[in-house]
Amino acid sequence: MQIKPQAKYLKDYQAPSHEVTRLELTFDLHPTKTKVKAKAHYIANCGTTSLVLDGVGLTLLSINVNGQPFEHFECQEQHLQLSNLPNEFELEIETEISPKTNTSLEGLYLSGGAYCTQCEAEGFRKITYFLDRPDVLTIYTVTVIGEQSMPCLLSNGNQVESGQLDDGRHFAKWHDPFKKPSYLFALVAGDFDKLEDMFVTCSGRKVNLVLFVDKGNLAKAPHAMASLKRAMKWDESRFKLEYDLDIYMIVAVDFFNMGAMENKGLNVFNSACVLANQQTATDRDYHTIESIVGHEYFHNWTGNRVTCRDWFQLSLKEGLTVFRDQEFSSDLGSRGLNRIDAVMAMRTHQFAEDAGPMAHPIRPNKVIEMNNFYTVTVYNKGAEVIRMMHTLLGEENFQKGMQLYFERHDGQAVTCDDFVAAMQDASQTNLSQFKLWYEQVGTPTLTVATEFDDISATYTCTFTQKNAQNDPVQSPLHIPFAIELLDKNGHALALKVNGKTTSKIIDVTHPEQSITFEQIPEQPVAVLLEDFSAPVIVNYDYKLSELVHIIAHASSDYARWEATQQAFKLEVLEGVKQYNAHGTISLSCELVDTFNALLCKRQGDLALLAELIRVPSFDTLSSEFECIPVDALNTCIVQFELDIATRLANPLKQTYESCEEKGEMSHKAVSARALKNVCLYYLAMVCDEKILSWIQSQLDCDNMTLKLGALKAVFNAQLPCSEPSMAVFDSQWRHDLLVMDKWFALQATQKSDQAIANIKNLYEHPCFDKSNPNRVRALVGSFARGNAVQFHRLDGQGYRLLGDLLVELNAINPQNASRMLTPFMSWKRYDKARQKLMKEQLERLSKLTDLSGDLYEKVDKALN
Ligand code: B3K
Ligand code: ZN
Repeated sequence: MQIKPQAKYLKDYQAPSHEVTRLELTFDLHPTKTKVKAKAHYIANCGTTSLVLDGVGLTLLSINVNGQPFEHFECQEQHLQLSNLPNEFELEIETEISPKTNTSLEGLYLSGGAYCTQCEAEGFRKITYFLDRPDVLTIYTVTVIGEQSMPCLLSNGNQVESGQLDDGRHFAKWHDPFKKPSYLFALVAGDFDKLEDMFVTCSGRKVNLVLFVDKGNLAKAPHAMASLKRAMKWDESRFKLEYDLDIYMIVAVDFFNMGAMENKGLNVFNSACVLANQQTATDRDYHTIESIVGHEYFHNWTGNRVTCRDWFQLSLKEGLTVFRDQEFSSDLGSRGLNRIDAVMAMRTHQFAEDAGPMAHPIRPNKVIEMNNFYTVTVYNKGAEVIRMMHTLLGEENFQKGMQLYFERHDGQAVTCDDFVAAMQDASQTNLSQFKLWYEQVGTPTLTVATEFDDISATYTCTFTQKNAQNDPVQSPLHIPFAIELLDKNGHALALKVNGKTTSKIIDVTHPEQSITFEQIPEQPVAVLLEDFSAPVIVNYDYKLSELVHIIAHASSDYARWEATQQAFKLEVLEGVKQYNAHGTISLSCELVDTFNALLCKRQGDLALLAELIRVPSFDTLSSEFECIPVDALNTCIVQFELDIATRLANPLKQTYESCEEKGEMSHKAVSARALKNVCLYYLAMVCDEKILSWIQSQLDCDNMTLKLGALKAVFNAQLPCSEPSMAVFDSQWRHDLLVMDKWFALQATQKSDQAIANIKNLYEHPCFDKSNPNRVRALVGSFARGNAVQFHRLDGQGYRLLGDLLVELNAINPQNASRMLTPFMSWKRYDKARQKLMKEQLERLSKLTDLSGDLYEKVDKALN
């Protein structure tokens, strides 16, 4: 019988019943019979004599209170209830767990041969009975006992003792001087290679840095180490934040549900987010690794030193830390390109979440399974909300706010309100209307009307804002709206209001409001919502000629890219019309000429140029439609790409030839490779001898960015060399599963009708393993998210493939299953035939007798 999982509500928050002053844990490691002793000192907060501890899947061995066996307890499925307790007491609980059979990758589990933990959000309760909630902070002392075959026995903080035991095993004891919640606890035990380094902090303290990787992987560790040092330095200089322990450890493991985890002093990382060298990792991987290493490091202050009162406040640490990692990447690399990445994630994934059944505020108020709320809304939209505050306050006041936040709350578990209060008080800015961003749901729209008056030489913008239909907050938001006005030569006009020069940020706060710019001598072209200054949809009827003007002249790289996106949107709307009328689909000459000019000039950052000429993905373009026209959209994308390839073959060739790089990692070389790959992608569609020779030399080189770029190009164009090249890659890289993930991902995007049979065959590939989230995401995730042609087949085979997998994953790893389910969440946005087929799969899942809470929550929302 299925029990309906219970929801928790933000409004029901109650402070914890007890304070825990210290916790001593002892782990006696064994694959199926690990014994965990937890000795803790509890003090009742309000005279209560009972205590309810969280615990899931534990075998209880013994309970002592103040050294005596204790009998007043009741063991329930998810709790341990104790009664008749004194006000203050020492509780000692011994439990047994089985890491080897824990395939959920939450709690203590085995990854390959190594023990590791994942406790956020509520995994600590799979290790021992405890008050497993973020507002119970305590001091941890942890003893790990293991076999000699596991020389590294690690936990948080500093190692204070280690030694040999009489039975031939050994132990290590760790003490973390900082109070922390249970979700930041970590334990790792295994046999690793170590890369060691050192960082001297701004106050002159020496910090040991240690990176633990699987044996044989040392050569792939230096980039992550260098990234960590850059992150430590950057946080000191930009945020005045210094690291606080004597050691910082990162362990790379192969079985991991997410990217990484910020456990105090002992980060656990998915190996895909650590390991890199030129032969195995792309430039993109290098960038991702640097940003994730930074992100986890930045959590040390925003998350660990100041944490969340309850899980509804997750964006307090995640939105803020994403903002910080974005700034880190932008300060160290290209601000424009990083902004493009961030906005692409918002438009493509977050707007879709906002428009679907999982829509929630950045501070959700109702949750069944917390793991379902590590979303693009909480993370990325949360970061946009922090960014808006930064825009409104400016860097100086924002940093004052950060300092005040730490002054007030260091060592505490707090709320988003506390954060905004610190920002408000430090900057003397009223943020009361702004705070609605924490409650509102869905993407607001801002309709812009403009009017140029040549007699008075004024330009008036009128804004009408509208909350999303599904938004319970139906009142106006505070929207910082950035604008630039270009004259006919492409120069930015000075912005003057009431005779005074004004900032480019307009505070839009009313349902409808206008602003009139003066001394505007001619009809300008307006660059609206420059830099995506707020997470809103702008409605404005751009003409293609205006967009072309922006692409050529806007001062911000981001704005130029954004204009290409808008231009493609116009093209695709027209293309879909043509498709329905059986007309010809082709790109406007005006846009092709613009690309031609860009390719001929090749000015500025080449990586930006690569982004400007790329056709947006199916997922990005589909957000323009209420009912997604799958077949028309797929046809448009293929046709647009072919159009660019054929009509711009010469400039693409010249551009390809002009790109100079010698495999080095400088920004210039990375940009050149990005542009080379985009050119080659198009050129493979119009292949000739010369192009083939370029392809071959990229396939043969030992730089993964170039090799994979060429492989993608031939695979997409289905050149005769595609199959043999894929086979060579397979035999060359079978020993390296992270590289094979790239190959799996590419296989999954095959457009031909063979795709599904091929994927089923690949399930049997020696490198594939359904219990490893990286493999599943590479193969099936790439299929469902990146192969619109085959996933949305009208015979339902694509949906069935995902449905079949979800049934299996539900039993193996509910967290991964739930994430893989996401493509089904937007089922209502497709045509009736596809809706029916997707719904069938959701209904099939809803009937599983062992349906996990993770899937239940999303399936239920999708269907009801
Ligand atoms: N805080 C972790 C994510 C935990 C996810 C739990 N399902 C990584 C991060 O955001 O830094
Ligand atoms: Zn995070």
